[in-house]
Amino acid sequence: MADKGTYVEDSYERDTRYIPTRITADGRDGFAVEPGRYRLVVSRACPWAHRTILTRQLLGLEDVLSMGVCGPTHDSDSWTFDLDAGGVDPVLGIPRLKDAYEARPDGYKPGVTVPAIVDTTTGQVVTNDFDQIVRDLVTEWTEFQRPDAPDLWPDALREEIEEVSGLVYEDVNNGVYRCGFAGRQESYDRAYDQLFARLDWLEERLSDADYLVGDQLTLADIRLWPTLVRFDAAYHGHFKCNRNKLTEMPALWAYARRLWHDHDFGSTVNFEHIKSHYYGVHTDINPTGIVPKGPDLSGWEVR
Ligand SMILES: N[C@@H](CCC(=O)N[C@@H](CS)C(=O)NCC(=O)O)C(=O)O
Repeated sequence: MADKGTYVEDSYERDTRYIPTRITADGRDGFAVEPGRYRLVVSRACPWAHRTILTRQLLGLEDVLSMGVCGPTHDSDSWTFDLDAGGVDPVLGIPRLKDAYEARPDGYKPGVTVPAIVDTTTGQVVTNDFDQIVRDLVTEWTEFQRPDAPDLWPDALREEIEEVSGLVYEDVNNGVYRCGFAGRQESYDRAYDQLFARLDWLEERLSDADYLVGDQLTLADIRLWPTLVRFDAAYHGHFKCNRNKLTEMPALWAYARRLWHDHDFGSTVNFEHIKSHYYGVHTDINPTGIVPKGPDLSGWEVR
């Protein structure tokens, strides 16, 4: 399995041990927010990285926090900069993200994952905690955000954002992985039921609302959307999440397309990377590595 997790009684359990250091305005962990100092490393295939890509773009942080993009497929040494000239990241000067993890003095063991933010002055990964990265981009990088940046984590909505995001994380973001990587029928059945019960709940919630919490875009939407955009392209087939497609849930489908168009989420999506990563890298569940031609994803372009 290429994702960071283990099996407990044949049920997939995500490894959530992250590097604890943070990049903050006051630099309390030794890493102060500073334009041009850090590089966000992502893959356009990865939903966890996608949340940091969306947040960086919405807040207009592109010029102060550069981004390195790994190729969608890799071997057991994990993510490489094979899309770049000479197979080397032009800023970090390394061929593999692993090199920046291994540069850390503490010999961090849990595995090489994206997203990761690398300190260009030392070449070391500072953080790989997607949720903390997203929150810190919102709260610690304020000085460098574009003047009309949206408030993605408003005080008045935080409690509800936490609650909804927690349910979405457990049942949907991670739920699709628990379906796909289940090692036993009962584990799969349980994850599948939990996933679709939550999608039904979300469908209901969005039937008379434009956003998940309040009437504005928030971190709750950023939590959900990267899973939705991968649903028909990857999870429906590869992870056997096939009660129905996203396109068959009218409110969720309309919501997902609204964010694609109205908030320019679409510009961050690469379906080729998504499909080739999931079907090509998880050889334990797709041993031939064959990437399906379908489904037709052109509906995303329709407003
Ligand atoms: N494990 C992290 C998310 C990061 C993650 O699992 N990323 C995957 C890609 S979606 C990864 O980098 N896997 C390692 C690999 O593919 O080698 C979490 O649970 O929050």
